Amino acid sequence: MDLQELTDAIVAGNMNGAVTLSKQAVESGIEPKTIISDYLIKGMEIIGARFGEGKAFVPNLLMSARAMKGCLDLLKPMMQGESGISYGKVVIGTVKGDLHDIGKNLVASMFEGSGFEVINLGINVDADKFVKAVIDNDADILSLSALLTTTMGYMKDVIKAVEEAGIRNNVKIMVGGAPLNEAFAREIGADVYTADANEAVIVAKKLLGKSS
Ligand code: B12
Repeated sequence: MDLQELTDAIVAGNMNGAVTLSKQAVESGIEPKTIISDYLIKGMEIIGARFGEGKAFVPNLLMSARAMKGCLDLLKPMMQGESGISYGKVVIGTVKGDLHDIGKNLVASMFEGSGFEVINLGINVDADKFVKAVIDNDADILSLSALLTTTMGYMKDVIKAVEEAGIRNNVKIMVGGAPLNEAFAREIGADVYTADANEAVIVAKKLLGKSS
């Protein structure tokens, strides 16, 4: 089958079409992980790029994200315990005051599709909730997302709370979101900043010493 059609369905925000094509891809023997990383995420990258060029708009992004979620709901249960290997546990959320979750969910999906266990705390997450989730799940990585210049500063509060809880040495902290950069990440004491979801996974594996 031509999986380019699946990428196209994500770009078009066609949830029913994308889910049907994902089912067909699984039936034809393609690994769910490959479907996610090679076709679904590619679709989100295309719509994200079009958005950046002013050729797509917020409703397009939301429809594509919904189509992606529909496919992930189908594929994720098939991946559980797939190989019995987990690269590590990732707690992820969008920080307090911030409701943007499209990029954060892409990062979460990419982690899941690449073999990490993900605890996704959603949006508007306060420092205590992040700290509790890291402790309760014995997480390896804490990932913080912010899309607003008014909320990115809260990441520092989260890192401070992690330090105060005495667990800073147990967890690597990754930050991301459009208004951030490397210098900001360093300034607030995060371990790493990456600009996109693909790089996040590559760097996470390196951070945990799980890749060459
Ligand atoms: C969609 C959108 C919304 C949607 C959000 C829907 C949703 N479910 O997320 C809605 C309409 C709700 C919204 C609301 C608002 N928004 Co808005 N929104 C956007 C918009 C258009 C796109 C964001 C997006 O989804 N991008 C696509 C994704 C794929 O990209 P991304 O999020 O950057 O994620 C990638 C990377 O950053 C990275 N990444 C992201 N998180 C993480 C985390 C980690 C750990 C890592 C490693 C990487 C990483 O990986 C992702 C994938 O590669 C941006 C404009 C823009 N150019 O960004 C404005 C924007 C972010 N919004 C803005 C504003 C002002 C608002 C509002 C305040 C508007 C208002 N007056 O009500 C509210 C705030 C609500 C709130 N409290 O959060 C401003 C922010 C300005 C600023 N300087 O802070 C922007 C920049 C628009 C603008 N040009 O003015 N918004």
